[in-house]
Amino acid sequence: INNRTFPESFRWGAATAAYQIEGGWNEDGKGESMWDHFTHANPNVTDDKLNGDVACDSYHKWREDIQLIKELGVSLYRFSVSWTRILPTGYLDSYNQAGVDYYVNFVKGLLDEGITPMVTLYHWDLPQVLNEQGGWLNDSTADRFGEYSRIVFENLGPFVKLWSTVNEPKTTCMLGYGSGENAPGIKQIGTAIYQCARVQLLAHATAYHIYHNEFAAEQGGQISLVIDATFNEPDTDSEADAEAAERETQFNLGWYANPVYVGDWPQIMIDRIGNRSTQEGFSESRLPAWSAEEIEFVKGTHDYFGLNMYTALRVSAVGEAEIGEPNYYNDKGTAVAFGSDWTPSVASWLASYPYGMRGLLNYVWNHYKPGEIYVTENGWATDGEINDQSRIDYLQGYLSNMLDAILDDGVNVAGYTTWSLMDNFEWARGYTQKYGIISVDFNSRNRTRTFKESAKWYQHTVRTYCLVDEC
Ligand code: GCO
Repeated sequence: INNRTFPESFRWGAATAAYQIEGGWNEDGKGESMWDHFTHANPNVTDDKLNGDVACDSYHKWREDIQLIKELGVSLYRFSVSWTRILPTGYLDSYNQAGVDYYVNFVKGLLDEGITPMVTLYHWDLPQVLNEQGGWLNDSTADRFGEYSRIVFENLGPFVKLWSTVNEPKTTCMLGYGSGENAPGIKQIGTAIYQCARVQLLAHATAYHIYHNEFAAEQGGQISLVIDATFNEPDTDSEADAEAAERETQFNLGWYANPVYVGDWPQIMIDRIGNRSTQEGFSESRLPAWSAEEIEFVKGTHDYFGLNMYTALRVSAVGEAEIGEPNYYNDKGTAVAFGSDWTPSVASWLASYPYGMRGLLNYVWNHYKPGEIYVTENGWATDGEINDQSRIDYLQGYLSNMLDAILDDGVNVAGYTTWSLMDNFEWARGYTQKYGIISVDFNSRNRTRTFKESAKWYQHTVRTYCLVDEC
């Protein structure tokens, strides 16, 4: 572990998302989101049959949360605005002043304590009315997102200088419209996912342009997309595995980063999905082609790179699959696994491989040349124990590799918001897996918060800019 220190300008933070912490699901005029609907319609969609109706009760306990953030000592708090508090139906005529006031008070409360707000406009809680009209498969959702974003810029923009548009479009599309594990529960792994990606990117770009055309000159903030990615290593030193690892990266990270930072989908996706679609008898590629205007509209819509990074994968090539049901995994042609010596977590998709942080930061820096990166999520799943040494080990290892990337490789990482400030509703896992550095007692009516050992460790880190006790 590194005993060097982070640059003085580095910004330390923690992250949450509205549906995962707020509760108050129908209070003060809030409309139904697709996650409200999804969990209410069928409790079996979560492992423990629970939902986010109350969650951490942050809707009511926001003053207490601000005090916790202050006690932690971080200068940055990343949270999301709930679309259906602002526009309960997703349409402008449903405007809800109480929802706007709630967030204005909240950001003022943060600023009063010297904490910088970093606001996510969309963290998965689409208005259910829009979902019923096709949601992320309907191009007009991008326009609705633009209208909603404009209201948020108008009201919070005087106080907020760091924005992200859409959080983790890949996971929204893969789990919401592919496997069906997340809201809205559509299972269509070879077609809907690609349309979802298109609409999420259009929504992102629409909000980006509104901000830059109407607000940025006066408000002077930054806005970008937040992309989740893994670091992908070839499983063997064969040429085929090297190509597979790069293909894996293009089909995950490149799927979203290429349109924004380079222009258009990655060529390998255009080629492979196009070929298979033809053989499957489709008249057009299942990957919707962008028009030249759309390519220009999406390209360059970034002020920094928002990166969510948790885990790595070892990738091997698989031979061309038979033509049958359209399928993303056949389009991609790779198999993935964890390294045998990596530490597993209680979440099946997450293992600790600290070098992956350095590797991925370098990849993003060199391929997309973003100028500045914020690591907007990174964290570890446990059963919720207060003495969470495994989380300390994880954070220390990943941050140490981040520091190598900054000091030795010249990657400009401006800040880090760890996932998560506190235990919360973990989507389809319900409350069975915990990512917080602060514990929340979901059995107590007042959702008592307690610092875990990792929060105390992080407190020391954000105070000293250093990862070891000796500092
Ligand atoms: C995201 C993430 C978070 C999860 C975290 C742990 O979309 O930003 O999915 O909401 O809670 O990644 O799985």
